Amino acid sequence: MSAENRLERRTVVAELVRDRGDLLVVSGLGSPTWDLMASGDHDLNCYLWGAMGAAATIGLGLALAQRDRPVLVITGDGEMLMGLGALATIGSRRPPNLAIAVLDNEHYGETGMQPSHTATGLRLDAVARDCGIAASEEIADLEALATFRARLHAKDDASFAAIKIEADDPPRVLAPRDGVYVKNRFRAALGLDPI
Ligand SMILES: Cc1ncc(C[n+]2csc(CCOP(=O)(O)OP(=O)(O)O)c2C)c(N)n1
Repeated sequence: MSAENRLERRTVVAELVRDRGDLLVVSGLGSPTWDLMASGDHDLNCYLWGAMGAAATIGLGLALAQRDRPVLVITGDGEMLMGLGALATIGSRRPPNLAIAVLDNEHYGETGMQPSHTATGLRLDAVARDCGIAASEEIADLEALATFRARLHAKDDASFAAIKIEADDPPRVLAPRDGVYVKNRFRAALGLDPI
């Protein structure tokens, strides 16, 4: 795919969380967390500032614990590549309310734009499908993105999307950094006591 045709990351994330209803969102460290914050802070956003490789597993746990709510993980290709084993477990459990959206810019953006494995042909949507996530696709246009968003709210099956985006670096919009605060705000919004 040519680089000129790629989607813009902030547009993608704003579309994914538009009219979000009871959606729970986990964002992977770095750029995806800045993107989510740029689309508007929310009590049901779980921002990660670290734990590289763990975003999808946190989403899996949430989806299994909160089965009536849609759960969306928004993360980077580098972050997903560090925790590929999560896809095997998600594929075997297949929680119908879980969707994984990888913002695939084919680079490790935050650390200086080193090319990632997807730059040399690795297809994360194929990996996810082979792991058992049948509803897995590569997305390169807003129409397909809207369909993915609708599917996640329908909660019919676990889904995965590798969303091909530009390798740009928009200004950082920093999310709350206190993990205990973010966790307990999230829990309170679910009617759960702080821990
Ligand atoms: C265990 C660990 N290794 C490396 C890092 C450094 N690090 C932070 S963000 C990042 C790159 C993330 O790339 P990607 O997920 O593709 O996001 P992008 O910024 O490209 O959208 C790296 C390598 C880290 N924080 N933790």
